[in-house]
Amino acid sequence: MSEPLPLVVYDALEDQVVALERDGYVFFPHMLSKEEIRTLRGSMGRLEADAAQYDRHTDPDEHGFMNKSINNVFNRDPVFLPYLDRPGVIEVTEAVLGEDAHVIGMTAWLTGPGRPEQGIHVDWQPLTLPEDIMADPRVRIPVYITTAHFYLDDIYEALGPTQFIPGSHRAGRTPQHGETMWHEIQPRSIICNAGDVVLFRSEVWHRGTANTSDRVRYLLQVHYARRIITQKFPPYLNRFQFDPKILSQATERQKRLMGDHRPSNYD
Ligand SMILES: O=C(O)CCC(=O)C(=O)O
Ligand SMILES: [Fe+2]
Repeated sequence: MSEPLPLVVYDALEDQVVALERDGYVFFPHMLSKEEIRTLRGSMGRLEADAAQYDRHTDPDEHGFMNKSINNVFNRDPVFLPYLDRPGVIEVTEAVLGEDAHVIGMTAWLTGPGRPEQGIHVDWQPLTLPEDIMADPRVRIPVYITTAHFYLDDIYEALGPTQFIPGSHRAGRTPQHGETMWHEIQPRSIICNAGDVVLFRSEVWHRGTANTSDRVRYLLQVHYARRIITQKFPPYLNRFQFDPKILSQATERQKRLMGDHRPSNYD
């Protein structure tokens, strides 16, 4: 097994942006207090999956492992609102995706013992280009979509860390036929602490690994995109409704991140 990724901390916003663009991810330590972690875990544990909203909650006896994922939790409990625009993360997000960036999803995700390793993948590949073109330093593909992982456990190998292949977004393509390395660079684990955050661009090669422990891993994912990329709040065709009680507690910036935009292209 490869060594864990060194968790380099960049303090200045411009260095954080450079890391995200160059490595494909950027690490933020100690973003949440113990109290916040406890509150988030409590709420995530209590939330009930609603199949109509495309949530999942598997029965370990049938599925092999417990997998609970609840979509768009900012609309389920006001405790999630502050994670739309967590200071420290939101500045990098807006710097790379624009001042009118928005949240395209927010998932509370619990993965139980027995979860298998994922294949190396990208979450979304904006375009495909030959590798020699991608290697030209003049070619700079904008970041279109990012995800923040708010880790709510002290992560160790058996709990199933996320692994990244640094710089692999410059492959200019998705991994093919079970490829597990890019340019001989192996996937390496993020072994971090509860309350740490990793923000990554959608086309960096990565995977979630197997949970071989006897514990459940708690992860809050916040997906951000440029405003022109659609939000993904199921169920569709008018059936997703914002909870007015939660909206009334949101700040102007949080409302913008949920979609309350000023008119722009195509509006
Ligand atoms: O579980 C993880 O750590 C990563 C999950 C992931 O990459 C995905 O589901 O797309
Ligand atoms: Fe992924």
